[in-house]
Amino acid sequence: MFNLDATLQTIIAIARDAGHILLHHFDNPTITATKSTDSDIVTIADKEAEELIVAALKQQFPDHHMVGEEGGGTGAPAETAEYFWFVDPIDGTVNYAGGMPFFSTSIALTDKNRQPILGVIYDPWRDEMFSAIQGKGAFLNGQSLKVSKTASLAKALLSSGFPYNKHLQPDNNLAEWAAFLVQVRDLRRLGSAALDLCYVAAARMDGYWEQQLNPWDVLAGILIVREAGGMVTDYEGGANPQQEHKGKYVASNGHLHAAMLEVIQAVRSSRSDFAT
Ligand code: 2AM
Ligand code: CA
Repeated sequence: MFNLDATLQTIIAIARDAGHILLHHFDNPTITATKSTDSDIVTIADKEAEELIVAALKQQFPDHHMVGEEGGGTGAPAETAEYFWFVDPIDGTVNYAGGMPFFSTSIALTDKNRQPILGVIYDPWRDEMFSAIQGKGAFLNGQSLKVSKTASLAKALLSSGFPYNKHLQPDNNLAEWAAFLVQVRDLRRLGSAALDLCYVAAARMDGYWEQQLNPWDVLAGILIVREAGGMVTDYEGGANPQQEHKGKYVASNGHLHAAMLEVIQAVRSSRSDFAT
């Protein structure tokens, strides 16, 4: 195994460089394409930042496979590589393209079974660098992170998000949102899954759920939440939601996890028009 502490410093430097690109284009964020729907957009900064990150990773880790949100797979072949990097150059692209200063760059190292080993999420606007190495805790700008102690939904601040194809299917998280809204202190829709997870780790929020997320949205954040003492599962409580291409995720401080699963499962079992 290579030196993870040294690797973390390398990835932090790469994430900072990507952050400079995002801030450079922030005042003039040209949308270059839409993907699955009109909500699913790509900007020049997405492309430039991913190219910078993937080029740096390929140079440092030629034996690893890299998966980027905008570019597919590259580096060593996925069939033979022992280690994988999942790169999201801008998580929160809709915020970014609208001039909302809430987005992040997410970079995760996993083994070949998609178990996260190292994760970095950088919010360049606030200069907040979230990081974790498996078994070594989670940090924000070098300070140790610990999840909140909130133990009841009535006192909880939760966040969530809605899939890009929300206009096209009833299983779009509106029913879950409505069920939570009347049971919690409040809900937030912040727009960056990676930062939602970091905010659970940092005790700024108590929990988060969302469906139809790709591995690059969440792999770094899963590790950061778990290393801060929190829990991340699928909607049934299973520990490996990242195995799905469009996974369903519940993250919490641990104390709220069973209650969150119960709300979600009650909604979903009442809806025969939802996919499983
Ligand atoms: P993005 O900004 O990188 O596209 C918003 O709810 C969060 O969910 C963002 O992190 C966004 O990632 C992600 N997201 C929303 N809909 C998605 C979808 N259908 N597939 C993948 N990610 C999605
Ligand atoms: Ca993303």
